This record gives sequence, structure tokens and C-alpha cells, in this order.
Amino acid sequence: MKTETDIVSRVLSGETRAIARLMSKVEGRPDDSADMMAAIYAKTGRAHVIGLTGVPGSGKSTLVHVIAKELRRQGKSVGIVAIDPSSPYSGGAILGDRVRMSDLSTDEGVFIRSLATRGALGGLARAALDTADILDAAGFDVILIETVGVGQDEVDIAESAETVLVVSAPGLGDDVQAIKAGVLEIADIHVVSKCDKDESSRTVADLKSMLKLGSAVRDRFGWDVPVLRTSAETHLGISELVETLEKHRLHLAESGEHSVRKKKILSKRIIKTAEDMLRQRLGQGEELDAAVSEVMSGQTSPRRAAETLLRDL
Ligand SMILES: Nc1nc2c(ncn2[C@@H]2O[C@H](COP(=O)(O)OP(=O)(O)OP(=O)(O)O)[C@@H](O)[C@H]2O)c(=O)[nH]1
Ligand SMILES: [Mg+2]
Repeated sequence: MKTETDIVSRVLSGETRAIARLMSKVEGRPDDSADMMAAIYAKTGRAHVIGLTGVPGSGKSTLVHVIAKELRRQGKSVGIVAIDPSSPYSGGAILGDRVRMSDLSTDEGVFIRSLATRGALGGLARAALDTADILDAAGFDVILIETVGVGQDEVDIAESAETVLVVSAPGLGDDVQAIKAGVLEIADIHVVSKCDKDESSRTVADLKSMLKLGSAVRDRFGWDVPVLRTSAETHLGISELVETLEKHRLHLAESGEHSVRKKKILSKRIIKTAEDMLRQRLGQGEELDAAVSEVMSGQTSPRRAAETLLRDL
């Protein structure tokens, strides 16, 4: 117990080793770290949490890198959560030698955590959001969560951020990628990356006309979802993007959208966590076998058996 309090206070003071240690614990043994995470959660809410999503190869990791660099220039500390084992965050070169992740990984004001798409006990979304909470409590100003826009879990993660950025890129096929990935509507900001490429104008035009067609699914309290052009190669649009992120943050606070959105995010997160816990508990007892036999032999229905299981928990 004493060591737990110790770890938490070291995390809160931003100690790198304690942060990494708690993250590993939380990832692999969520039940054992519930007390620590309660203490951590109580200290969250200061950071700006930004989710980035988009189809594979759209330039998310590269964008995370240049955004992080820009934020560092402004003196802000940055936490990065990458749900993507292939992300070259551990020191590889992204755009040849021009954009290097390694200069971030040696920066004390940056903390990078990669989560494997498999292996996180109790679900990837749970692990990702807990990881972001740790970074928030540890005092990082901005947290960037990169997730590939495929699969409900990944989309859920992006949607749990305060500001959702959807990345599209030229040269990845004709159709509007955000639609294919099921993330067109969740964007607060659309980014078309790789705008050093000629075909990018078309990607921008397609995206814009698609946005005009679609009715606003979510009330954004008067926020107009912009389509921004960026290039990590020429640095086009990067400072505008970072400005827009900050503008969106202000908009959330001033319009009252922040608390409305937070409520939605939390209710989803609580239900999801309860589901995960329930599934784990129901799946491991002998009671399930007994219930299956009863239904098989015609003694009861699946619905009644489920009711009994829940009652007896
Ligand atoms: N020309 C050009 N290429 C870029 C730009 N940004 C990224 N790329 C290239 O696009 C490819 C994919 O970039 P990533 O940043 O890894 O894309 P990602 O979306 O993170 O990819 P996954 O994580 O695998 O889904 C790499 O080969 C990058 O070098 C850019 O601004 N201009
Ligand atoms: Mg990536």
C-alpha cells in the first residue's frame, strides 16, 4: 500500500520511471491498479486531450511528430499514446532523414507510449484512456492519441478525446477515406496531410463536398469543422493546425460543449468498463456452464439464464 501511494505521488510529480511503471501495471493488471488509478483520475482534467485517427498510412504518426515539435516550441509538454505497434516512435526516421522521431524521444518534455493492439487486459480502449489519464495527471499539457481508424475500439478511443482530428491523405484511393474508416462525422478538425503532393487538391475538394452533403450528426455548439491542409515535408499548415487545436479547446470551454461532451464520453467509458468487467466475471465461473446446460435441456431460456447469472453475481 505504501509503495502504491509512493508510485502515485511520483507520477504526479512527473517522474518518468514511475509513469512508465504505472502504465505497465495498468496495461497488464487493471484490477490490481484500480486504487492507484482512482488517485490518478482525481488529478486529471488539466491536459488538452487530442485524438488523431485516419486510415492506415494517412500520415498520422508524422503529423503527431510535427504537432509535438510545434507544441514544444511553444514551451508545452506533450504526451503521446500510439495505438499502433508499427509506429516508428522509437527513434526511426519517418520522412527519410528529414523528420526524426528520435529527437522527440530524447526530449524530457515529451513522453511516448506505444500500446500493442493485442494484449491489453480488459480492452484496448480501457488501456489507452488509462494511459492518457496517467499522462494528464503527470502534468503533460497536451496529449495526442494516435489510433488507426479501423475497428470500433479504435474509433471509440479517438472519440473519447476532447478534440478529434481526422487525417486523410492523397494517393490512398479514390473514395473519401474518412467515410471508409467510419470517422467522417467524429472529426472536429479534418486534416488533409501530404499537401506537398499534387493530388492533394482533389482529396481536399472531395472531402469538402462530402462534408457539405452530410448533415451535422453531432451538435458542435456552433463550431464549423474546418478542413486544413498540411505537409510535414514543407511544414505547410502546421502552425495553423496547432492554432486551430487551441481554438477548439477554447470553443469547448466557452460554448459549454466541453461539459456536454465530457458527460457523453464518461457515460460511454463507464458502461464500456462495466461491460468488460462483467464479461470477465461471467466468463470464468462454473455458473456459466450450469446455465448453458439448463438452456440446452430446455429448462430455461437464454434470457432467463442471463437474468439468473446477473442476479447471482
Ligand atoms: N510526401 C509526404 N509524405 C508524407 C507526409 N507525411 C507522411 N508521409 C509519408 O506517408 C507514409 C505514412 O506516414 P505515417 O505517418 O507513418 O502514417 P500513419 O497514418 O501513421 O500510418 P499507420 O500508423 O501505419 O496507419 C510515410 O511513408 C511517410 O513518410 C507528408 O507530409 N508528405
Ligand atoms: Mg502511425
